[in-house]
Amino acid sequence: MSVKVFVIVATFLGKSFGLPFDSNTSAIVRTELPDIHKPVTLGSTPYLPLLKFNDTVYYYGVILGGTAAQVELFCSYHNMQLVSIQTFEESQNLIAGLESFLQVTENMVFWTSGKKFGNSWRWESTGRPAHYTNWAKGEPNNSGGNETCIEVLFNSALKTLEWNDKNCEAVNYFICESRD
Ligand SMILES: [Ca+2]
Ligand SMILES: [Ca+2]
Repeated sequence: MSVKVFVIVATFLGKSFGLPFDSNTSAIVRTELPDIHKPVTLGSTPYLPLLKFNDTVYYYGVILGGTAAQVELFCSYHNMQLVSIQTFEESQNLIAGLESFLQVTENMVFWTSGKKFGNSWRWESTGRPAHYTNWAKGEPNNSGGNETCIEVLFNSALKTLEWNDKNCEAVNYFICESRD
């Protein structure tokens, strides 16, 4: 059998049996991606445990922490934003969620979207000034001269959520909220 006839027969057999022969080389060519590289579709939307107060939805990030920039990325990836605590009522709602939903019994620290712009404090996620504040005693103190992000300390015994200016590179838990 000549080489040419062999290629034709091999190609014919390949097509007949559904094998992916390349007619130029007679080599088997992989045309399908292995399963591990195929896009996956879940049966439902990926789930985050959320709490709703009034018209705002919150996610308490207490599994993993990060710098202020890292946790902002987490929130925005899930189409949310770092929390802005705009009123006393919102602060009380967040405390209620920590107590009833998470049943937190130790003190925990969370990042908010609060940032220092010049000499004023604003919610970075909205750009609006922080009118309501609840600074801890002696704060903001700009310790070390580089504290430009607002973290909040949940005190489980006192049931308070007090603010502190902090170096944005510190690693904290965080709270995301739905966009306004
Ligand atoms: Ca808010
Ligand atoms: Ca401070």
